[in-house]
Amino acid sequence: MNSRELFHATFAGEKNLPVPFWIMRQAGRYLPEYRELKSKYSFVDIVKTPELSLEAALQPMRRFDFDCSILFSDILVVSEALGLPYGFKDEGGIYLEKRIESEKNIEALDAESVVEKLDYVFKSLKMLRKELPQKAIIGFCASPFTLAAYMIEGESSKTFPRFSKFMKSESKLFFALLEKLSRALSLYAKQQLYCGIDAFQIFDSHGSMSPTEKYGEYSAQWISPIISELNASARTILFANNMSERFAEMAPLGADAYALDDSVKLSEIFTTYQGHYVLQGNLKNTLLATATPQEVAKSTREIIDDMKPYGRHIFNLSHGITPDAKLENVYALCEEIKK
Ligand code: 1CP
Repeated sequence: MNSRELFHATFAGEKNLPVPFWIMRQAGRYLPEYRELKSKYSFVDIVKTPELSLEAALQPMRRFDFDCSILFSDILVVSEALGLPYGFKDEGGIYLEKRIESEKNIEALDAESVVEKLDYVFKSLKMLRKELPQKAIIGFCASPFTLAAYMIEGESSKTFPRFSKFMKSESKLFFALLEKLSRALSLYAKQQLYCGIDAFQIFDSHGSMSPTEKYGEYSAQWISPIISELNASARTILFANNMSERFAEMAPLGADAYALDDSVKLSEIFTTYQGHYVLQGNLKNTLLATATPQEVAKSTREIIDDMKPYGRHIFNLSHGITPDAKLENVYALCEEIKK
């Protein structure tokens, strides 16, 4: 069984198979070959040039032979396509050249134009599909809520003060923006489907800023049309950072898989909220920078064994791999999974 078949068999609920695996941000600065690429081209150039973006996506596959390959792009290409280009701050993090502040700003967003403007993404994805016929290819976008957080805040932030205020005091405009982004992202997702993806991951990195018990209203209901658009032709994975303990609020969305962080034990979630979903996760990402290879192998084994009785597990990290992760630790993780 090749990686792609294994990936789909896992969603079909087959048991006693090897655990498919990949890692979030698997193409990135922890890889010397990525740093080399970045010494020649800017991030935005890599993302906008299909050949370079393909190269970045392939780098971790050559080294670690993961079962899944994720498109090399960013969630912010969609805000750029909507007229709010992004850039990098000298002190780290990102900024947008414009912010959403008014009804007029929201009306000016042309959701229908994103597919045409993001042609470079689809070119890269088609090339990746062709290059790796036996691997599962993962496309992605942000959730409307998370994209709105950046478009209203205008920059990286720990607390998103402008966004939080807007969400409370301009709730009508806020929901109008979510509706627009939901439309744009649905079109974007559908076009990725035409490029031959096996799965589509929705990054709700800031979904935990939704009011308690209101994840459904604030975030999930705007993700729902994106999932419907993919309509069983690709597997859908929801990654909502810091939301694992609010799993009950995410479960009604009906994604095919939920990516969880390391605040929970996967088997506990799986047995508490019974359903037909796959769980993806959840090795603490920072371990790859701080632990020894032996410790990484041990923690990896514990997670695999924990989910073994149930199948329906894709191994991944709690969040993206960090630039200071040690290669020897990633090798130890791969070796343990393939044992
Ligand atoms: O080269 C560099 O140093 C740029 C770092 C980098 C990378 C490697 C950014 C900037 N984006 C990416 C690629 C990326 N981003 C991928 C594809 C690569 C892969 O997974 O192998 C994906 C799926 C993303 C998704 C993404 N971008 C998210 C969601 C995931 C998460 O971490 O929660 C978010 C929030 C972003 C925004 C973003 N992109 C980059 C930065 C610095 C940020 C801002 C983060 C912040 O400060 O809020």
